[in-house]
Amino acid sequence: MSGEGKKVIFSGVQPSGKMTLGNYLGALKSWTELQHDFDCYFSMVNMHAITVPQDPEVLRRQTIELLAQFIACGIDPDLNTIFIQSHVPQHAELNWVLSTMTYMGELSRMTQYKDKSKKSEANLNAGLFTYPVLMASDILLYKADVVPVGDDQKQHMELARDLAERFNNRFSDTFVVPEGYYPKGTSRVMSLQEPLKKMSKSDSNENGYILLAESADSTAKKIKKAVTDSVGVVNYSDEQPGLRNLINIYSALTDQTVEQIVDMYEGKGYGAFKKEMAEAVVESLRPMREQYNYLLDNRDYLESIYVKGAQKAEKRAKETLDAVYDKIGFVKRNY
Ligand code: AQP
Repeated sequence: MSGEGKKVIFSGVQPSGKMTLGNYLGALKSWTELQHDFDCYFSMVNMHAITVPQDPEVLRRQTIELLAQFIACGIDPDLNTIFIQSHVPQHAELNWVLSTMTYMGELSRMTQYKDKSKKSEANLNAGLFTYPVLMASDILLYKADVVPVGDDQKQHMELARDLAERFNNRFSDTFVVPEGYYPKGTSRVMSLQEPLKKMSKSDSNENGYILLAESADSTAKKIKKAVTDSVGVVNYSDEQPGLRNLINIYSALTDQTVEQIVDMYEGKGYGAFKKEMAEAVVESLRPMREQYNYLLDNRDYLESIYVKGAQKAEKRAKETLDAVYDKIGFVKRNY
């Protein structure tokens, strides 16, 4: 529990591109729903982003753009602590301690590592392998009770829980064992081009994802091009994964149930479905896109948010790290 008596949330997004509909429906949408009842720490996790090569100027720009997207999605900077991960050095410090308690076997089982290492064979760096330890550090530093994430992060959440328990058993109670919070229906938004693969902002095929900042025209075109099947009937079934994904997105953005959507398109083809779905997606993303563009012209405001956020985050992170250093036997630094 935090000082205000509220349970604590931590979650982050990598500034490795612009936010996709997957990031929004898998994570950000839950953040906006939870922000009133929890003490929330939300981070632009730039240290995670460099596990794949980034252009330095682009990374810097995308970090600020991501902050603007958080706010445009409805994250209230007065209610939440929003900060840049590298501004709080305790993340890297706890990462080291926890990496000495993580087994190689645990990390080599991680499916995200297996997927990403295939894409980055030329740059197979140790950071990509130890990414889940840094993620555990992010969460445990704030003693987060709850972590709202897409279900692609389930394995990483399990590791964070195991590391918290392992440390507590070895050195006495220190960390809170966090719970993952996964949205129903859209905990994994799939690629529009390869519906068995998750939608990802770094996908080399830009028709696979929809960005929150994307123009209305481009959004509609991508939906039109989305891969479906030859069945030709709007059903919600495992045999029609492309359509199933589109129905999930449609449902999440319009608050209509899957059944209502399937009923609406009984006897109609995919053309009508895609056309109306595209209109609904464009309309629900429009306010976010407009607010995002407005915020990008207000750089001083954005800076004031991440400065205040880092100061508050560091205070809590330092308390946890001091306790960890003490328990593992590091000499206290009194100067
Ligand atoms: N397709 C998705 N469906 C549901 N949730 C998703 N998330 C990401 N993609 C989907 C959730 O978004 C949050 C932030 O993710 P991230 O940016 O930290 O890393 P990621 O999961 O690796 O996201 P991307 O878009 O796939 O980034 P790249 O392409 O750089 O690797 C997390 O809560 C995640 O679950």
